[in-house]
Amino acid sequence: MSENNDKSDEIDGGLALAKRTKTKKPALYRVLMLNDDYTPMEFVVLILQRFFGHNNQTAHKIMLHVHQKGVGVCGVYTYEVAETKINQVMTFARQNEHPLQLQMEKE
Ligand code: TYC
Repeated sequence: MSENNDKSDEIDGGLALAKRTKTKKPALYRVLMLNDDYTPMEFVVLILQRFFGHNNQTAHKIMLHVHQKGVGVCGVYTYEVAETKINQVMTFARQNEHPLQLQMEKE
């Protein structure tokens, strides 16, 4: 299944041009949260609710997953949205003197 509308058969001014409408889906990136020994659990839950839109129950589940496994997914976004969220969360964590670390990886 093509994600583009291929119009390569169209003739434009006598030249056959491989035209494609601009419908390519953007690349997506996972925002990952890393465990550490110092950031309070309730602060992590607050981050997951405030910056990633999770409800309290889901935020608790993700926080416990990260606490136990070492890493977990906060959400999946385009590059710029992922980068902005990481910067906002890291700034907020540092303001509160917590060493919380986030990373992004391509899906
Ligand atoms: N391990 C931390 C603690 O025991 C809690 C924690 C969870 C920290 C997830 C960071 O991404 C994290 N207080």
